[in-house]
Amino acid sequence: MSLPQLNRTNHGRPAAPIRLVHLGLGNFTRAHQAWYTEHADDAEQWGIAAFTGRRPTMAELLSPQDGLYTLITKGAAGDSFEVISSISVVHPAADYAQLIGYLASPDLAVVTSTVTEAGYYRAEDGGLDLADPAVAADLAALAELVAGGELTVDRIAATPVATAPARILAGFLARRSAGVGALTILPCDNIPNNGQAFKRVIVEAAEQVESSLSAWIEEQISWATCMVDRITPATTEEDRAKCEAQQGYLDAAPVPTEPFSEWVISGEFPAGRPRWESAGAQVVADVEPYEQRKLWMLNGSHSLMAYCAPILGLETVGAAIEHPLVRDWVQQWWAAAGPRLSVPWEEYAAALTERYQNPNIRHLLAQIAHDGSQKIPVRIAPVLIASACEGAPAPAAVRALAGWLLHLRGVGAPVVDAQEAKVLELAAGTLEEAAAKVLAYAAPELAGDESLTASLVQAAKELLALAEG
Ligand code: CS2
Repeated sequence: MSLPQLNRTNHGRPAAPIRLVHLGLGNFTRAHQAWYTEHADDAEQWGIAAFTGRRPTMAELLSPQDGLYTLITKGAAGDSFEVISSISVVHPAADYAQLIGYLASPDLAVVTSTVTEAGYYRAEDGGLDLADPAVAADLAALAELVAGGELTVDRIAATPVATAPARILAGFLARRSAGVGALTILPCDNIPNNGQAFKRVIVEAAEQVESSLSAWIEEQISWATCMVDRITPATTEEDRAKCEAQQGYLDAAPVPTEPFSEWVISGEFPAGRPRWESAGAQVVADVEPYEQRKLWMLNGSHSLMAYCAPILGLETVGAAIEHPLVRDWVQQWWAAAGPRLSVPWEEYAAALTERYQNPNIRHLLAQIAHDGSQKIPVRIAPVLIASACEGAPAPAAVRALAGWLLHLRGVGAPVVDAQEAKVLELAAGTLEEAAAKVLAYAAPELAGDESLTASLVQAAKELLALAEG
């Protein structure tokens, strides 16, 4: 007998009214923001309309399930299963008119996003990368729309744009046309001060499109910032099979995750928000100390392992942290980064070791290695720069950068990067040339530092010797 499919007829809660929009639906959001929304004590008032990134797969998998999915929390002692109902509807990115419709609605209170670091389309100075062809095409389309006559929600909805900053901006145009205001944008990417980072690219896009729009944004839009944390690997066939065996239904897209979860938020929510704090989120005045600790300690050590551990033939975080040499590298990294934080870090590091050791989480280093061009500058470079400015560049930071350099030269996991052509060019030439270019990219302040370049070459040679040994 075939098993029934997971859907709202027999499982979960009724879909809540849509008051939240999410851009960039992936496993992380389903394990994190959607989980907090599910557990808020006013959850029945807050439904999420989630949009996929470029690939529509998640909408194809979740729509037949009415947006429901199983969260499989994998503790060291075993798994627990929970049906999450907070995503009321899932749209492919191509459902542009729907997106514009939600943004023009007075019911909408918050837009969250996980568009990855690359999705901000930032130039090296943090401003919008106007030279990017996708950005340029979107801004030209929006400028033409504005110049072409009265801006109605229907006209805006009929001119789709692709990049996240432009999609949100088009939503603002629609909101303004509809005479609706107050809205909070709450980005959830691993970027320092993500709210202000997103604001900057969107406001710069607005300036290119219509001169009065920035003033409207300033009055109506709030930008919240947050630190998000929950280790969430990709779904495997085994996860699907577990749902069948343990839950007795078919779930095409369960999400495996760890028990630990943290969400620290700051900002204004003039149109309201779910009571996420009732589900354990922390609402604080200043996110920065938490964010920096998480980015350096967790994400920094992740990137260090992702580039250096595959050289030893290791494939997962769990295997890497059990390897004495890698564990040493990670601890050296923590000892270099931790004392530069303004908050305690030793206990945090000890807890991270346990999280990495979770035997039921199989987190692939190759997945973490993606998009180093966006990650290295915020996870590793700040510690390298600070230590180099004091005259003693932290060897652990140099090693991490050397690992990335080798990764780009074909050692370890395959290169998957939003800036692929650019980063492959950085790594071309002799090892010495590549080291100089990679250093200048990751830490422009240190470009041309010959002694540091030599240390980077030396660290790369030491890693290569391990690969050959
Ligand atoms: C990881 C993060 O893939 C990566 O780059 O470092 O996804 C990490 O697992 C999360 O930030 C944990 O909260």
